[in-house]
This record gives sequence, C-alpha cells and structure tokens, in this order.
Amino acid sequence: MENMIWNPRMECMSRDEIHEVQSERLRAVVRRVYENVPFYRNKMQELGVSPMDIQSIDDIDKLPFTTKQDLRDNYPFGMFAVPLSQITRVHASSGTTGKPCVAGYTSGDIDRWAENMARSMTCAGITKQDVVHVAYGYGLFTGGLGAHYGAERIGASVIPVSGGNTQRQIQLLQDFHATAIACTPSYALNLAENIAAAGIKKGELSLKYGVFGAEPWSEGMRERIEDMLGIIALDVYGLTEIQGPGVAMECPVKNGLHVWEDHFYVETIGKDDKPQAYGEQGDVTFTTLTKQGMPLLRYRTHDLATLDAAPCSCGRTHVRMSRITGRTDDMLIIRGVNVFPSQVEFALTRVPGITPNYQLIIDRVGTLDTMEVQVELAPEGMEDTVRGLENLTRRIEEQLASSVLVHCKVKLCQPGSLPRSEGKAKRIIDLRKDKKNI
Ligand code: DLL
Repeated sequence: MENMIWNPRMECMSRDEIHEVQSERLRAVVRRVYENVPFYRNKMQELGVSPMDIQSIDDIDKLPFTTKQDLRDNYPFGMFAVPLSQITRVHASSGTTGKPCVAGYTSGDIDRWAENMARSMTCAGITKQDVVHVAYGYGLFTGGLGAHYGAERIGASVIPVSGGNTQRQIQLLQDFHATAIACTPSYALNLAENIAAAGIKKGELSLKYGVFGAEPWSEGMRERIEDMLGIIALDVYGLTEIQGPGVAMECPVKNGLHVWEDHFYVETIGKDDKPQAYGEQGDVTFTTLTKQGMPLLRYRTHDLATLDAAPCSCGRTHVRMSRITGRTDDMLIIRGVNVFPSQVEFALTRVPGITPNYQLIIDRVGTLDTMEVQVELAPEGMEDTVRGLENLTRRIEEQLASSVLVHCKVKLCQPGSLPRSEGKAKRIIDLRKDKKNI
C-alpha cells in the first residue's frame, strides 16, 4: 500500500507531542473565547472557571459544553469571536428542526480547512495527478466547497459539478476521465446504479477513489459501491459547526477515521456527561483548537462513535474514530426498543438479493408503534416467483429480528422505485409525528 501523507510532521507526531500542541492551543482558544464571546464568558463565570484554570488539555472537563441549542439561541452571528469584517465566509446546515446552524470563517480558517481536506484526500490516495469530480452540493452546505478547496490545494484538477443532474454527471465522468469522486455515499450508489443501467462497464470509467461522507453508511454499502464502481471508497466526516468535511478521514487501512487532532480535540461523552474511556461509545464532542471565526468548546454533535488511540499501520498517530453508529437524536424507539437506522442498514446488507436502497416507515396503530422496512430488490438477482419473494421476505425479517430486536414488517419494492438521493438520503418517514400521543 502506498503511504502518502500530506503533512507528516503533524500527522505522525508522538502522542506526547500531540498532547503538548493541544494544550498550548487550548490555552489560547479559551482565552480568545473568554475575551470575545459573551456566551462563553458568561458560561465560564457561571461555572467559576477562568482561563487561568486551563493549563493543559487535561483540564478540558472544567470547560462548559456547547449545544446546538446554544447556537440557535445566538443565531445568526452571536458565537463569532471576531468582528464581521474579519469573517470572509459563512456556511450553514439546514437542520431538520428550527433555525439553521451557522458557521463563520476567517481567511485563516478557510486556509486551515483547505489543508485539512488536502490531508484527507491525500489519505485516500489522491494526488496532483488526479481529476477530482466534486458532486457534493455547492452553497451553504460545506461539502462542495470543502472538497473543492482540498483537491485544489493538492493541485489536482477539480471538476466542480455539484449535486444533481445524474445523466450529465455520468457524461462528464466519461468525458473528463475523473479518477476520484467526492459525494454522499447514497448519491454514489445512485450514480453507480445509473452507470450500470446505461450499460457502461466499470472498466470504461477512470475512477479509482471515492471520498464519501455527510451521512451514515455501512460496510455493506461500502462493499456494494466499491464493487459497482471498481474503486476504493473511504469515509470522510465533518460538520458545519466545527469546520465542514475533513474533521476526520479514514485511511486505506479501513480501521477508523483519523481525527485531525492538532485542530480538533475529540471526546466521547457518556450518558453521565463524563468523557468515556477509549473504546466506549459516546456522544462525539469536539473542541476546535485553531478556529478564529467561530471557535467552539466541547460541542456535542449527538453523533455516536468510539475512539481508539492505538497506532495505525498507515503511520498516522491521530486518534481513530469508528464509523458513526447512530445519532443520539436519530434513535427510534419502537415499542420501547432503541433502534438505529444504521442497524437496519447493516442487517439489510447481510441478505443477498436486495440493495441498500431502503426507507423506514414508522407509524402508530392504536398505542402500538410499527416499523415497515421498504427495501428494493437487486436488479441482477431478481426473484420472480411468489414463493421466492416470500422466502426472501422471511429471510430479511429474520435477519432484522436478530440484529434489530424488534419485529418489523418488510415490503419488497421494485428496483428503482424508492426515492433516490442527490445529497443526504432521507431514510426515515415517521408518521407518528402527525398523530396525537394517546
Ligand atoms: O455533512 C459536512 C460534510 C460534508 C461531511 C461532506 C462529509 C462530507 P452538516 O451538513 O453540518 O455537515 O452535517 C453534519 O452529518 O453531525 C453527522 O451526523 C453527519 N455526518 C457527516 N459526515 C458523516 C460520516 C456535513 N462520514 C452531520 N458518517 C454530522 C456519518 C456523517 N455521518
């Protein structure tokens, strides 16, 4: 395996050096927010903490958490630590409830973001020789511009296609010989299906690498995308409030995503609001160590994962975060059982003959919650006898019952019949929201 590292000095430091860099940067960021962001000054005063109390990264748990609600309360620019005249870019995430979450960047922040995305893309194997097709949306969403600046920083040839218009994307992939693609995994699958349907063989495209993120996806989904497109597909993680894509990136070892720890201090927080030990699942919580425009202390993402600081065979020393296994607020409670959509996806990818195109329809009949899993048949393995379909349905139900632990009804759908994603997939339709609680 070729071992390309964008910034070996920072990406391969010893754990002691990381501790030192983080401590120095934490002291500076705490001083900065205390002086410039009334929200943080008030919070710290309430807790009786002053910047002098923060001497090293080990003092992190003296600092307050920041929540999405805090950002909403300070909407739109109340969390900025510099005057607006120094903010050169604003992004926002749409958010399903309430106001969007806004992030402001100074030109230095944009520069560091480009570096972090250059690191991330190099981690995937991308070099200046590559042609990078960016099919994340451009705009307030951070995916498009984040991937764009990173690929440009490497010196690759960037094709800024943005999302949508799938047939045109396929044409461009063929004509411009893109060697790398950046988009959501659900859109990668959508593209792969359309490429197959157009009769284009994977060898006819030049694609080698995929940098996929912005939504949860499973190993099974990865296998399918890699197989259909003939590429290596790696996971990139990030969120608007902290930076956008490139907060963490999987390396080809495929054993977790390296969190760029010289810029982001990561904790996993347990139900008791205390940091968990490595290996214990918790709410992924970030402190930005270098952001100038909108630094955040201990921001609770609600994404669930585990951390591992053991050395990685790629040579990078930064802590690895598991795939996101769910979100604390994405958890469905079906008849009292906690269900994460990622568990359903995992179960579905274990059964041959279907695709990872699925939707969960949650409803309530009387007082009883119901969950219907709608999943598409694979075009290549079409069961066409009634008996065959019944058997397949039963196999899926059994697989779901053993891994999800609730009985769900399964509905098989024709290939191509469920809505396709052009960005983040919408997996859950919860009809209970419109019903009164009885
Ligand atoms: O989705 C930033 C991004 C763009 C990341 C492109 C990767 C690639 P937001 O729209 O603010 O930002 O959404 C952030 O998306 O809290 C996670 O719940 C989810 N998410 C992002 N990356 C992953 C991933 C961008 N690799 C929210 N796996 C986060 C699972 C992810 N979930």
